[in-house]
Amino acid sequence: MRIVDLRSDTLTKPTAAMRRAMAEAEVGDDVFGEDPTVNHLEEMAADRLGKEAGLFVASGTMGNLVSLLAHCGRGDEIILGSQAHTFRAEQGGSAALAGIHPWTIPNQPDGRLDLEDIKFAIRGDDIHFPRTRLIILENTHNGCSGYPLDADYMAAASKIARQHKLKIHVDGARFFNAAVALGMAAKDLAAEADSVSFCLSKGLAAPVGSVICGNKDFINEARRARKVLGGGMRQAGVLAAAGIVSLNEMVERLAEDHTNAKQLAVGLAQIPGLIVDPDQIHTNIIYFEVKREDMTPQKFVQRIDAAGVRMLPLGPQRIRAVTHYHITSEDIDWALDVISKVMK
Ligand code: TLP
Repeated sequence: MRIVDLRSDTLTKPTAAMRRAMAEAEVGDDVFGEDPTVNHLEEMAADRLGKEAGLFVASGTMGNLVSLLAHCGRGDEIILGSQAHTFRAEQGGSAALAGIHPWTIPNQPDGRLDLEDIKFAIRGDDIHFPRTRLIILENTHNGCSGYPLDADYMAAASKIARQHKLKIHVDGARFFNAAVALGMAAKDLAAEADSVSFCLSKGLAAPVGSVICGNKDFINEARRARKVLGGGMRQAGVLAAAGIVSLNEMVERLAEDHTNAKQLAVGLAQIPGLIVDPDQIHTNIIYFEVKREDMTPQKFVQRIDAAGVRMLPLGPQRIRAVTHYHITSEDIDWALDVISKVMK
């Protein structure tokens, strides 16, 4: 049976080139800093993001937590969006494991945090208050239609951060999607951030891993934090090898995923009962609503699943679809055909 699986870009499987590179990877003990393939990936990633150093970590969640541990101490406060993945979907690890207090402010529909809201959330020096240390931005924004934050916004947020001696961490799980969508070099988009964590295992199709990048002092702290979380891996070069292929071969093609996402949104918008604005789709994530008395998102997803199309129901009305390496334009046409039959 034909399956078009749009639940997430995390479903991507390693390419043949990745499997070859993994089989042939030169390895060593990375906790001793002696895995040449991990070292190479970290240098490449840092270079792509215009930062001094990089650190290979097991996942996006670990990349964010390690970055928070490196930037903040117990009792410090972070400012982040109420729709931030770090707030919504990482088990509250910043509070549970790192003792870091979150102050959330509402995300705008395009993923930004309003600059006035940020200013308002920054604490003054008062014995009653935690100390604000860090602003977290998400780029692209998973919960906000995959919107990319542009360089002008990054500069404006960074100006506020500098004025108050705060740092900026970017949860860039899909950072290269943002750079490709904005048509700019990743290093230019990362210029105003103190740290950026990006995932190799989403649209870039590697089987495992994320890399965090920042200055040398930050990465030294992050390396300690990774170790205490049990993330000091040994011959991790077999994994990093796939990440090197991701950076060399899988970045530019993300544009295809964006085109396919737009095609899907345009098609969905034409199906009665489904609500989506294709103009809001800039990268590979689409949220749409089902507005029909007899159809909940759960029911919709079950029906299309039975016919071979997979998506994620999120909340009382919303459904998420994500395009990726294994989805072609023809798959999108086929999925749209399945969906319009289900909605008839
Ligand atoms: N997002 C996943 C899952 O949460 C469902 C997805 O399918 O979108 N930051 C952002 C913005 C993310 O979208 C994700 C994963 C993470 C961090 C965490 O990455 P992992 O899953 O590697 O820990």
